[in-house]
Amino acid sequence: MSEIFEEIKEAVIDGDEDLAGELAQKVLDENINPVEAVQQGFIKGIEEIGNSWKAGEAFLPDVMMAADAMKAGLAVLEPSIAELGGGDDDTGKIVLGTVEGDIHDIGKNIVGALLTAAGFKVYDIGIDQKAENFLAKAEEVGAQIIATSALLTTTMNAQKELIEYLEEKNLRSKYKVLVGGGPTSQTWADEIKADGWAETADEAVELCKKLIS
Ligand code: B12
Repeated sequence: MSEIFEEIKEAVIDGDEDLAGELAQKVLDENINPVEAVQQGFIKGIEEIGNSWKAGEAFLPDVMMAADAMKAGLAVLEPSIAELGGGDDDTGKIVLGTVEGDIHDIGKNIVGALLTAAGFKVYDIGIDQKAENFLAKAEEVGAQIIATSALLTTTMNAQKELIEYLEEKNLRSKYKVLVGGGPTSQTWADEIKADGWAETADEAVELCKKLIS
């Protein structure tokens, strides 16, 4: 099984959208756990190209192609991951999005898929979202949790601004606010008085279960 994960990783690194989609389909056809394929194949690939980019060995277009390959594969797997959950609204409602100024959505999408698989009802508002959009959606659907993703040191401050915005509206205690994404940490979450932080999508699921119970 590790062979197919290795192939997936290489397809992402090579930015091969078609192959990534085909391998994702193979995962489903061979009844391989799609979550494991994401964690041990797709994420490993995007991390490796990210490291090469940082080291100056790969360039932005390479990363963009890898991200497209990753998305093509995830699109195939996501419906099956969501089906693992079969959840109802009782498990909890979560508004999820990437903060203003930030267009990274791969990690957010994985968090959303695993939360859905765990039975949560996830309302994904997308990328580059202002504080007021998070709140408007949470009010509209009656969410308990607002989960925000930030991948840039320049955009993580928007997570703090969301909390300040909720305070301003006297709605801070109504919602549990979660923060996540590369530059964030437990220290950051404590500093901005968020209700929780998680490093990975798995941990995000555990955290949401804990916060809602
Ligand atoms: C792919 C990628 C891109 C793609 C994004 C495609 C897409 N649709 O998302 C593209 C090529 C478009 C891109 C653009 C840019 N990028 Co970029 N990108 C990356 C890269 C390589 C991987 C990110 C990723 O998808 N990782 C895989 C996922 C699975 O991991 P993750 O996002 O961290 O998510 C996990 C956890 O963090 C957590 N999590 C995520 N969200 C949440 C939310 C909650 C609530 C919780 C609890 C948990 C959680 O769970 C996830 C799953 O385990 C990273 C490098 C890296 N190592 O992170 C750089 C990186 C984030 N990018 C970077 C930069 C600088 C940029 C650009 C500014 C480049 C430019 N000059 O244009 C632009 C930004 C544009 C913008 N305004 O947002 C820098 C950021 C530096 C910094 N610290 O600020 C990084 C770190 C690269 C680097 N080392 O320099 N990027």
